[in-house]
Amino acid sequence: MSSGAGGLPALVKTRRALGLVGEEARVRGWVYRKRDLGGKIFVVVRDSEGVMQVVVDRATAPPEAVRAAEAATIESAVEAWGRVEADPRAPGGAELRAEGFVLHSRAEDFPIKGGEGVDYLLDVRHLWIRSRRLTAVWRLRHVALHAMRRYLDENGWWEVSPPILTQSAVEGGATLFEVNFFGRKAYLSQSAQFYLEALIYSLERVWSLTTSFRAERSRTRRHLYEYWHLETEEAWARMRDSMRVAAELVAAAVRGVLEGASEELSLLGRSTEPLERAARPDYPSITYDEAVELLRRKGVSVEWGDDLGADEERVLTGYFDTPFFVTHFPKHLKSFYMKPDPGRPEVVLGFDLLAPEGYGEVIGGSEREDRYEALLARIREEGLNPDEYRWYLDLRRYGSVPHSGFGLGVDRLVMWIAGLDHIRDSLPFPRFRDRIYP
Ligand code: NSS
Repeated sequence: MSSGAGGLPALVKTRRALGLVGEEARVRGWVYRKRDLGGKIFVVVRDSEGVMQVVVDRATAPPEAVRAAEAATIESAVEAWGRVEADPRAPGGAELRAEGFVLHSRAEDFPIKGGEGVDYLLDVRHLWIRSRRLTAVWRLRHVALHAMRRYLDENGWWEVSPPILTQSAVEGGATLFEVNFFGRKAYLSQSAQFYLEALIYSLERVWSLTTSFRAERSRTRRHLYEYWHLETEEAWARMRDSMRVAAELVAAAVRGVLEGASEELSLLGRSTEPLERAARPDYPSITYDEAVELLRRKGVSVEWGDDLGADEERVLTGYFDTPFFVTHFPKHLKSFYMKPDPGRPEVVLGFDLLAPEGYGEVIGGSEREDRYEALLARIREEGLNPDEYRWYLDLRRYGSVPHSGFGLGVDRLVMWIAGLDHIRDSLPFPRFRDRIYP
């Protein structure tokens, strides 16, 4: 091991240090666990990549190192160096026998001891996000986002930056957050879709990653008030073209995680079999009509025209062991901008992608209404004010083309890939109705 500054062994991450058996190493991080067994003090140090046990032997370590280890409390910031030795009892199979130990900052009594309830842990979320489990989710999320960005980049998509402060609803007024914009009414964006539609006339294939806001009325395991939305929009594309992109994007994220976050998956106790099945983008597709039929076969009482909520989606996922599409929804269930099926105008060319294992919808998309008169009629039919959608209508007046796109809920995708019970743990600081702290 090469020496670092001041003659100390080079500083490495714990994950790397575990592989340096027989060599000298230096690690730093925060105290994850500590046991004082009299002769030896065992300090498990946590850093951004994992944990490593440091052993401070009272018989051999310098007195100042022993004093520092004695004073170190849970979550204190520490640094240690010495020889790495194999030990099957240590996490990761190796430990660092300390020749030096420094206490950088002693932590006060840490307010999380284990066994606390959900509400309390949300109050101390700024500290709880250090947990190994949540840290594994943040790393997995990074890997998934990186894989999707790479997929889009390699396939000719332009990343664009739409606004969050907006003037009109994309997904209906019921879930809009209102903002006072210098005395005028504005809203937090529910979707960048209309801005992306405007951008396809120059860039053709565009995507964005933004926060979207929904004032959802009901609390569920899969709804956030602020979520991360990855959206694509493509000129000259029909519904099926957009569905192919959606499947390839999800498969790319899954492959990325299988390759780049396998340790995180195992730390999370996530079975990889469902993910391996989802690594190829050949996902099946059923129509809304078929979905209704499949639901009835399982004894769910549902009429044609009923919305498919979380419960119905969960039943449908029982029929598939990969992500799957549902297409051709009744027009009245979906947004005004979706194009009706020319052969069957009571349904629209819209699609959802559902994750298996009970998770349900992670993507919603469609082919867009590209005819001016038809779009105007739909806006009026929905009781919306055409003035507010003037610029959106304009897009149909200057070189309109068939186009399609979708929105992917990043937090929902991460929730499924990581196998989480609740969407709040897919991101560090979830926003809830009764809590905007921390
Ligand atoms: O409402 S969507 O189904 N569709 C749109 O917003 C389109 N305008 C997107 C587009 O075509 N560009 O939302 C898309 C996805 C949906 O499938 C979910 O995965 C996610 O956004 N979504 C949410 N995630 C977390 N929390 C909430 N409240 C939420 N709402 C939607």
